[in-house]
Amino acid sequence: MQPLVAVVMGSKSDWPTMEAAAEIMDKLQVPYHVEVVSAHRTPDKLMSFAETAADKGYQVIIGGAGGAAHLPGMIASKTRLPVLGVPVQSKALSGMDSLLSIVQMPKGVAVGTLAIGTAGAFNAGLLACQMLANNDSELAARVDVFRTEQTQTILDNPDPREE
Ligand code: RP5
Repeated sequence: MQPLVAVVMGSKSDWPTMEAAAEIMDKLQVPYHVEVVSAHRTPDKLMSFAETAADKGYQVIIGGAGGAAHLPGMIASKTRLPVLGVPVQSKALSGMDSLLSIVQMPKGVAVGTLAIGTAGAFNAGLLACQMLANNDSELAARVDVFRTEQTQTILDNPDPREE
């Protein structure tokens, strides 16, 4: 099936975080592509990826990186596809470096920045699904079910002492 979302990350070490994006896209049955593309270690590959992403049929790009996290911004500079940036939690600065690197884009080149870490990766995947759902009524229905079940699970378990 044609992948609609590309999930790229700066290093294999980012995968334990970024797999949360894959988890929700699996659940909502959105086909995606996953690949390591580094802004600093494979810069030519990054440019080529960004320049060809739209022609490959992707509709959304999710970019995760840690530290000097230039990956999402550099991809956004070379494609008109919407780019969602996930700041991976770094060891040295707990992801504040990643967050500020990704969120502080100059006016005119947009990256939608999510939260640091796994929650941000999951929400990037969810947001990609919600964007695609605008033109896919079956996907929209699956997103609605996910949201309803999430709400119901919390309503059904109001006692914080119970599992
Ligand atoms: C970034 O450097 C990656 O996105 C990763 O979060 C960080 C550390 O990479 P490794 O040294 O673990 O490969 O480019």
